[in-house]
Amino acid sequence: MKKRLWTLIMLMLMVLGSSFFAFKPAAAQTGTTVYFSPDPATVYLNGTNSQVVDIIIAGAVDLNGFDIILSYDDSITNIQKVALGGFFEIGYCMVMNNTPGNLWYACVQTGSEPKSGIGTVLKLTFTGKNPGTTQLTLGQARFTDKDSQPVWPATTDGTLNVTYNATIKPTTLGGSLELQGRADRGGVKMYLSQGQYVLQGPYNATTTNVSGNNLAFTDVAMDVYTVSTAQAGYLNISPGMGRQIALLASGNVLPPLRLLGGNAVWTNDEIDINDVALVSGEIGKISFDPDADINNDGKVDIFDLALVAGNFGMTSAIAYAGWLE
Ligand SMILES: [Ca+2]
Ligand SMILES: [Ca+2]
Repeated sequence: MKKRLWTLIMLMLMVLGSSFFAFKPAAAQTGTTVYFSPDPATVYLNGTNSQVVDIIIAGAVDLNGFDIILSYDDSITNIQKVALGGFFEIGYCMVMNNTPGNLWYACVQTGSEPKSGIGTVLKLTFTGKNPGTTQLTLGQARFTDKDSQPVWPATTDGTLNVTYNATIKPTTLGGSLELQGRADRGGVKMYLSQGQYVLQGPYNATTTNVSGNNLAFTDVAMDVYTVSTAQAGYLNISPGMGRQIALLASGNVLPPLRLLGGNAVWTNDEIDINDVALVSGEIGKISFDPDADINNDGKVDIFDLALVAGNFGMTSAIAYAGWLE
């Protein structure tokens, strides 16, 4: 019992960064090493976005506990989960800190046989945030042996790559899109931005005049896209609205969308007095601004103005609230 208490006290001192050890050089264990496996490790943003990396100790001789500090670039990755490896039979952890960019774990066996040889100390599950490479830096890898003496193995820092899988699997996206005030459902374009992770695209597709799903993107990369429309005379989904869809291997369908008409000056996402002015100014003209012919029937008349008046004051943000949000 006494020995166990002593071990805990010694570990506490180690954790507190005590200078007690300063006069006592490491009981060097020749050939004891600490390293990462796999190294380098890779996280695929467009895959599972997850990779387990083990902290391994090899050539250990009669060890009872560890005090490890690890740092990495938290703009690239994060440690989603920390689990104890199987090397030690850990009874107690004095420190379990997992904050973005830093990990600090200090744990000790209580009443178990000291451990020798090779094994996993910690299992870290990394998840990707942005493409890039970060070093996994062992700022500290101290261990305690059976006599409660500190041991500093030789350490090797690791490397973690966050990237996308180059073997891009193509997928499809369907949808139903129509325009208020028009019976013909064809000829409306929808756009997908360049993919967020695999950087394929941008893509566009045009609706056909069939009932049900009338829009089909084929052969697009599995990724996250910003969806938009650019239809003259209508309130559009603009790229700035940030409406995104993540495409899976199959079964991707957009929520049905019906664009509201009357946005004659359609460079903004609002139906206001300028739209009324444009349409009313073109009514009855033989030669007119095509943007005023909201319903695209070849003339500007009361039906076009009715669409403007009916949606007066409407904005895209209001009209499409909840669509892909
Ligand atoms: Ca407008
Ligand atoms: Ca018209």
